[in-house]
Amino acid sequence: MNRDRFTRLSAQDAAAVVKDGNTVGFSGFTAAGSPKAVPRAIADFAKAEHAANKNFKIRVIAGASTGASLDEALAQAEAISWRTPFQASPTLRKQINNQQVEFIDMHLSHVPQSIEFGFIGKIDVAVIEATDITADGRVYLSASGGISPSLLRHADKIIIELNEYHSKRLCEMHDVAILPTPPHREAIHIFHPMERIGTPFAWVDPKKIVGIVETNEADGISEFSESNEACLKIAQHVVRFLVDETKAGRVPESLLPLQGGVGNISNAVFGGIGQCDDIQPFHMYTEVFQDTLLDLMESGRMLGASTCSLTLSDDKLRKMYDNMDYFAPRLVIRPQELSNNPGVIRRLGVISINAVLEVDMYGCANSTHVCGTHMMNGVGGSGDFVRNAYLSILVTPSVAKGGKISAIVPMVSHVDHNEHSLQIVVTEQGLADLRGLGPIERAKCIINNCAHPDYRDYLFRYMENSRMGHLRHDLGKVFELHENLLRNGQMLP
Ligand code: 0RQ
Repeated sequence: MNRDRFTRLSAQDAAAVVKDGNTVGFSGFTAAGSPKAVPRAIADFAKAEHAANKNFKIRVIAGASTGASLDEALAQAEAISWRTPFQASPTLRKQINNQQVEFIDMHLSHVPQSIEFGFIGKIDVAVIEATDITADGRVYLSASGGISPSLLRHADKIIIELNEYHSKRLCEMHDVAILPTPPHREAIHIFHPMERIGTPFAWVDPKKIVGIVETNEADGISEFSESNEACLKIAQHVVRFLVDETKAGRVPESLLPLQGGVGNISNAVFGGIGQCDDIQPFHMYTEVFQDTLLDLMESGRMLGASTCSLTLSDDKLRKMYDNMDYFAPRLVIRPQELSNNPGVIRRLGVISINAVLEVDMYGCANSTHVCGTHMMNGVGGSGDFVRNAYLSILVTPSVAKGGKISAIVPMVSHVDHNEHSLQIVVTEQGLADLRGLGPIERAKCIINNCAHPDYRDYLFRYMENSRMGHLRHDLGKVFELHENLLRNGQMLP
C-alpha cells in the first residue's frame, strides 16, 4: 500500500489545524527527531494572531527537550501556555521562571503512561517526524523514539513531517512497543541492552492523519566544546572508580551497561572510559546517544547501545547514515517508557552517570532548581536512572561561576535525588563512595573528597555547630550559603 493516499500539506496549512488552547504532542527527544517546519509555522501563526490582538497559546508535550525550531521558536512567539516534561530552551526557561508558562517537571519514563491514562488530558494534535509511512498506518520514526508511539495512538489528529534528511535505514534500529496498562502488564523481556521486543515502526490509525508535510532538514545539533580541566578530572575519577570496581569483583570485567546524561561532563567521562585500556569494550543502556559515544562505537570500544535518541551533531549523524551497515546492528532506539524503564534498569544492573547542580553533605542532590526556585532544564531521565541503577554516580564541578557557588552545600535547595538513591559523588576534587556509610561519615566523605578547599572549613564548621541527631543540621543556618549568594552574588562572605 502506498503513502500517496495521504494529503500533502504545506507547513502553514498543517499549522492551521492547531487551535488556540490545544494540547499538541510532538515527536523528539532532545532535538533528535523533533519536527521542524510545522512548529515554526505554528510560531509564525501565533505571532500573526497576537499582532491582530487574538489569543493563541498551546499546551506542548514532547519526549524531552526539543530542537530550536520547536520550544525556542514557540517560546519566542509567546505561544506556549503549558509544557511538560523537560526543556532546554533559554527563552522558555525565562517564561517558566516568571510563571508565564506552567511547567510540569516529570520523570521521562512516566510520560507515556500519563498520556495513556489521560492524566494530562486529551492530546488534540500530534506532529510526528518520520522517515516513511505506509497507507495502512505504519509510521517509521526518525532519530528518536520518545513518546511518539503513544502520541500516534492517543492524539485526535496527526500530522506527519516526512523528513528526507534522515536515513530510511533508521527502522533497523527502532524497537517500538507500548506497555499494556496494569493489571495486564507482564515482565518486559529485555535481558540484554540489545534485545528487541517490538516492531521497527509505530502504528497509527490512518483515518487520524490530517496530512503529510515534506521536509529535508537536519536536527541542527551542534558539537560539544572541548572538555575543560574540571570535566577531565571528573572523568579520571570515574574511570579509576570503574576499574577499581572490576578489580574488586563488584562489577564484571565486561562492565555492566552504562548510562550517561547529556553535556560536556558526560562527553568527557565517556571519552575517558574509551581511552582506558583497563576497561573492556562495553554496552550502554541509556537515553541519549551523543557524539563521543559514536566515536567509541566506531573504534570498537563500545559494542552496542540501547537509547531513546541519536542526539548527534549534524556531522556525526551524517557519518552514521553513511555507514549504516556498521552502525545499524549496534544500536536499538526505544520509546522512553522502555529506554528509561525502572524495572529494566534495575534488572540489567545499569551504572548511571548524571550531572547535578548541587549535592548536600548527606547525599541529596538537586538537578533542576537554582537556589530552590529557578528551573534549569528539568529532572529529565536522570531520576529514572539514579533511583534504579546498580550504581548511581552523580557528577558536578565542585564550584560554579568562578568559585562564587559551591556545589557541595549543607542542604540542597531542592531535592531531585535523595540520599537513599545515590551512592557515588564525583567532583574534580575527588570521589566520595557513600556505600555503607551513615550520615556523619557520608558528610565527612563528601566534604573531604568533593568540596572545593575554599568551602571545606565552612561546611565542617556548619556541621560541628549544628544540632545533633541522626543527622546534624542548624535549621536557622541551613541555607546561609544560598542566602549569601542571593544577597551578595557569592556564597562565602
Ligand atoms: O551555567 O553555562 O551560565 O555558566 O549551570 O552547568 O556545569 O555546564 O553542566 O551543562 O552538564 O548542566 C544539572 C543543569 C548540569 C544538567 C545540569 C550553572 C553553570 C552553568 C550548567 P553557565 P554545567 P551541564 C539525560 C539526563 C538534569 C537532567 C538530566 C541537567 C550551568 O545536567 O539539566 O540529567 N540535568 N538528564 O554555571 C547555580 C549551581 C550551579 C549552577 C552549575 N549550584 N547553582 N548555577 N550551575 N551549578 C538527558 C535527558 O534527560 C533528556
